[in-house]
Amino acid sequence: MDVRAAVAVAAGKPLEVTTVQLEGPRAFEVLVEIKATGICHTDDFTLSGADPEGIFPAILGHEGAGVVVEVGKGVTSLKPGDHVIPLYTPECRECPSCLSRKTNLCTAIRSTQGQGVMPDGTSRFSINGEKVHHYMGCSTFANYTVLPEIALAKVNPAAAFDKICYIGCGVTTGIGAVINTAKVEMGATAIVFGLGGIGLNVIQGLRLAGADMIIGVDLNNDKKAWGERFGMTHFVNPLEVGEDLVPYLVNLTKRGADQIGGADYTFDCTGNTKVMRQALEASHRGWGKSVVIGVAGAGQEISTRPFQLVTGRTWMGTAFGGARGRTDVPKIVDWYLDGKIEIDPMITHVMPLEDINKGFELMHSGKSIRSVVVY
Ligand code: NAD
Ligand code: 022
Ligand code: ZN
Repeated sequence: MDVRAAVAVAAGKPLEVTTVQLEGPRAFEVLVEIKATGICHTDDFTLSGADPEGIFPAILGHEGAGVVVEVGKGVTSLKPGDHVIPLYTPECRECPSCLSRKTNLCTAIRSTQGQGVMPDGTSRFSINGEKVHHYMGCSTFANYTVLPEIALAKVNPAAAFDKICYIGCGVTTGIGAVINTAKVEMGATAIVFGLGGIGLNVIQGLRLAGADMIIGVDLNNDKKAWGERFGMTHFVNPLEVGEDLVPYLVNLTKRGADQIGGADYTFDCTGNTKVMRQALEASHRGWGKSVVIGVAGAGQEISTRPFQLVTGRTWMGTAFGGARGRTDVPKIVDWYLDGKIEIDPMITHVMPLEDINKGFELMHSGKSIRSVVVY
């Protein structure tokens, strides 16, 4: 069938909106009509050419929501008409990782997903017979796409596609990092570095978990009002601190009889390796946990003095907020419908597919929290 897609033709070039051919679903695959998709940093990282694993031509996009149109042989968990969110971290419930209960990093289709093809090694997308690659197993920058059954979460059909698409990456990553990865408890103190589309969701996750002190750190003063909107209690701009940031934050988090200071939990939502170090060192001696969420550029390294770890801090990381997609994503959609979490105000821009490159420009300029394409 013919579908409308934004094709990444080559590194560094704008996406080209054009007609692409899509084959129907094979065994254990599902054809989905994508109704909305968010634009996220990883799409830009790959399109820019900075991603050494980027493959072209490809149909990018990994933050979508849509409706099942057709299921291939052997598919049992989904039927036409079901509302779904694609999962760049699938959940097969059978591989050693899924069975371990210790990680959400399912390995069932990992290698083919990284190669931009379906689990059988072929692509469903083409232009005039020339192969076009899938991306992160999702390819949501097309109005129809094919995914493996294990990479789709079935969600409540009452939820609007142009809002819940954001649950496909940013919302789940931020809230999941708090609940699944850090396991924040009531009354905790926390510092969030970087108040963008991920950091704001960490903040609302902290509010949900009952954290007492939620400090937001950003170079951009416009983010103060944004953070406060979702539960931030203190704002720090490192450019205005007038001393080293880490001792300033450690001092700010001294409470009661505790004169050591440092936050119980800290989160890097910038992808900057220097910030990752600051986040670790601003966590509390003896028990502080620091979660790396930001994805740094290829080849980058993090460093600190081993003393920071020997004295009881834990450095950890998270992919997709540690969420098991088919199990956890439907719950987050229900939280949204129940008003437990907010999404609408973070979607600052909506555009048709024809204007998708404008969404990338808005992300570069820092003017958007999230841009969403509606088909
Ligand atoms: P964003 O651009 O919307 O937000 C980043 C924020 O960090 C901005 O507000 C910026 O002003 C601020 N910032 C930049 N440098 C800073 C510094 N030195 N100190 C303090 N603040 C600083 O980006 P986003 O959409 O929120 O994504 C954040 C990161 O999370 C990206 O690296 C993205 O790739 C990553 N991410 C990771 C996962 C995962 O599963 N681990 C999932 C989604 C996104
Ligand atoms: C999503 N991300 C950043 C912005 N939006 C993002 C990028 C990468 C990962 C998670 C979120 C990630 C962390 C760890 C891995 N990935 C490796 C997982 C594994 O090896 O099992 C990751 C993922 C998918 C892909 C590449 C890297 C891909 O499909 N190409 C989850
Ligand atoms: Zn993303």
